[in-house]
Order: sequence, then structure tokens, then C-alpha cells
Amino acid sequence: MEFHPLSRLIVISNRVSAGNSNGAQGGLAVALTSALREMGGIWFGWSGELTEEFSGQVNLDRKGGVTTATVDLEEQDVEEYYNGYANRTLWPLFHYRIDLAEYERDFAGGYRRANERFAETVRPLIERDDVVWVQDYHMFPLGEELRRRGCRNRMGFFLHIPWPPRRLLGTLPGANRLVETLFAYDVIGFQTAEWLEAFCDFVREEMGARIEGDVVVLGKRRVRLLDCPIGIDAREFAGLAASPAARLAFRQMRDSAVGREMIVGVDRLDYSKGLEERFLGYERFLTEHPEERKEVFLLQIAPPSRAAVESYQRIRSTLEGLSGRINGAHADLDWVPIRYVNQGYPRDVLAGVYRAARIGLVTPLRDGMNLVAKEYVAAQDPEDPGVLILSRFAGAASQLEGAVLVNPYSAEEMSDAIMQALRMPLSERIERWRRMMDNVEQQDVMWWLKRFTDVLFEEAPAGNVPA
Ligand code: ADQ
Repeated sequence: MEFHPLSRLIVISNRVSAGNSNGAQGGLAVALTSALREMGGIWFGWSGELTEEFSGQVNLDRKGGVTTATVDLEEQDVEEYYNGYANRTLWPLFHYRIDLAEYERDFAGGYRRANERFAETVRPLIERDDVVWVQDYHMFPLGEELRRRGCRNRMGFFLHIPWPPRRLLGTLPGANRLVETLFAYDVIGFQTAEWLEAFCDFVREEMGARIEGDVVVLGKRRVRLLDCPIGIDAREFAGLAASPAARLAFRQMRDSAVGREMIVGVDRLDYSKGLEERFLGYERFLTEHPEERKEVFLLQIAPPSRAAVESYQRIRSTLEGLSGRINGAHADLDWVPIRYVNQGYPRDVLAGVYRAARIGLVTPLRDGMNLVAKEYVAAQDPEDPGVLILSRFAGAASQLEGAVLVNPYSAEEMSDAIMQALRMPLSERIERWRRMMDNVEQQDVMWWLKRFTDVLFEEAPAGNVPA
């Protein structure tokens, strides 16, 4: 596919994980590696390393066909910006968890400082015709900081997580100022129309912005809004599912299942993923359907993430307790109801595991999109596909209509959905899967990339003034 051959793309995100497509990594990394390989340019972000004193020294590298530029941060930056404002303030708030959100001035200050440092460092790497694309909630103010430093380039921002309802966002000290920084961009993308509408609601009601079709106007700034659901590299993933490693994993899973149906969950260990509720829903199924009990088991793969943050340590111990309790109450000599694994796996192995599972259980309480749902679909055997049980509160639910949609807060609904999936005839499984697979194939990661960049590379909305 040819993309705007004259301009380079500068992708800016918190972490840069180009060329590392076989490890355990977020969906964002997988998507952007594919994207940059196609378009050329630079991927800039934090190296993940600490330095005694910030120097702004850039580490340039080339990984997996992608040029990367990274910078080290001071420990205090990482504590306040990354572990603090990004992951203890914005992440919980944007996933509707104000009970977990921590509002601290130091976090907000560190976030601003880190974004200034990023801007200062990346500014000299940006050439006149480049187009800048900033990713996610770690970097809301980066565009404004670049404008302050004279950057006139086209700039877009994509939010990978949900946009919270107005009343929730209103609890964040300095919310209006933070949201105002987004008006430095020319285009803002969201995963779904729902998050986009929530954004419009906030800027209209709290900040007096005007919405004119797909453009939002605040003072002299006109910003184009776009709903742009991210996808996976569907062809690559279906290919992985046929690889030797996947076949081996498939065979091992099937052998160890000894004729039982496997239900699989694969998630970063994060409270937004609804793991506790999932275990409780599965437990409800075991109690309501004693005759089915030994016919199934749940494999939950959940590698720890953000372990420096206390709420993540808590969810880990809660889940250990819960899986232990459920196994203790229900297990038999020849059967354990939950296999709970805290590890990451290579993507080809995951593909084989997905394919071996009759049910993919993807039940986040709130999720911007959720790529595991799409990977599960892409990995299935077209002649004998499994059933996807998907939370209505994942962005992916707006695209994957063939899934069995559930309310993850309801253990009863979850139990019913498992039963429905187990009883589902082959013809219905195929029909549902085909509809989902059409979407996963058509609206894949390159579709997402093109949809966003086509708008980003267009002329600024008429009458705009440079920020
Ligand atoms: P995440 O919250 O990280 O991403 P998700 O979209 O599900 O969530 O992506 C997770 C990725 O990590 C998947 O590619 C998955 O295969 C991989 N992964 C998970 N567990 C793994 C394991 N045990 N071993 C190996 N790999 C594992 C954020 C938002 C999402 C949004 C993405 C992309 O929270 O809503 O879909 O960004 O925009």
C-alpha cells in the first residue's frame, strides 16, 4: 500500500517497542510497528531507562525496519509522570474508576515536565514536511508543547482508551486545562463513536466549544474529530495460527484438555479487564450447571503489568485468592476448573492457544477497543470456529456483532453466555464467526492507519489558524 510518499511520519508514544513483535506487548506496539514499516519515519518515546540527570540525549536505533529515537528519564519523572499521572490518575479515571484515581499535584507537575522534556528532545528531529502523530493518554499536552516550540506541522492525536463521561472527568483537578491542550492538534481520533461523543459532550458543556459536524471549534482552533477503531494485522495473525509453534501449542492444549472444552482469557493483569468478575461469572456457571462442570475448564493467561502501582499489586493478590478459592471449592482428582497463569507468551503460541479454545472470554469492564477479541477471531479454524463472548463495554463490541455480548458486571449473564456458547451448533458458530472475521479482516490495522492518516494529511479545516 502506498502512503503519502513525500512526508515522513513521526510517531510519538510513551514506549517504543518496534521490531519486537514476538514478545508479550501491548496491542499498540504491534499496530505501530506494522504502520511505520509501511510509511517510513521515526518512532520516538521513552527508552524505559533511567538517568541521574535528564540530558535530552537521543538514542537512535533501527529495529525491525523502523527507526527509533528514545530518551532516558529521571526516576522522579517516571514516578510522577508514568506511574503517577498516567497510570494512577488518568488510566483509572478514563476507565470510569474514580475510586482508584489519585489526584496529586506532584503527579500533574511531573506529567507536564515529562511532556516538556519529550517536546524539547523530539523537536529537532521533526522536519518541515513531516506529519506528527501522538499516541495516547501519556501525552495529551505534547502537541501544545511542540507548538510552543514553533512546530507548524500537521499533528494528530489518537486516544487508545475510552473517553470518560463528563461528570467523571469533571472530578479531575485541572481537567479543562488538560483537555484544552488537545486543541493544539489538527485531528483527534477515538476508538469508537461513543468515546468521541463523550469528548464532544465535555468540551461543549464544560468549555463552551462548538461542534460543527466532525469539527470542534474552540476559540480560534478548529479540530477534526474522527472515530477510528484500531484493528490487528489479521492476515499475519491467521498465518501465525498455522505456524509450527501454534500447532504445537494447539496440540498440547487439546491433549491436556482430555476431551474437555477450553475457555480462554488472555489479558494484561489490569483491573479494567474485569478478571475478578470473569472468575465470579465462571464460578456461577459451575454452580448453576453442575452437570457441565467437568466438561470445561478456564485457562486464564494474565501477565503482570504496572507492578509498581499499588492497585495492580492488589488485583494480583485478589485474583490469586479468588482462583484458589474457586479451585479449592470445585476441583476434583482429575479436574481443576481454573488454570491461572501469570506469564506472557509469544504471539504464535497464543494463536495456537486461542485456536484450541471453544470459547474466548473477553469481558473487560471498560476497554478502548480490545485486540485480544480480534486476535481470538483471527486465530479460529474456519471450519470449526470457537465462540467469542465479549463485554458490551469493550470498544470492539461495536464492530464484532457476531460475538455473544454480555454485561460483565452480571455473573448470571456471564454464566448464561457460557452455556449458550457450549450448546451453540456448528452452523451458528460458523455464521457468527464469518461476520466477525469479515470485520477483523476488512477493518484491520492498515485500514485504521489509512483512515487516520488520510484525514491527518488533508488540509486543515477551512478558516483554521495555526496553534
Ligand atoms: P491493552 O489494554 O494492552 O491496550 P489489548 O487491546 O487487549 O489491551 O491488547 C493487548 C495485547 O497484548 C494483545 O495484542 C495481546 O495479544 C497481548 N497480550 C495480552 N496478554 C498476553 C500474554 N499473556 N502474552 C502475550 N501477549 C499478551 C490498549 C487499550 C485497548 C486497545 C489497545 C490498542 O487498553 O483497549 O485495544 O491499546 O489500541
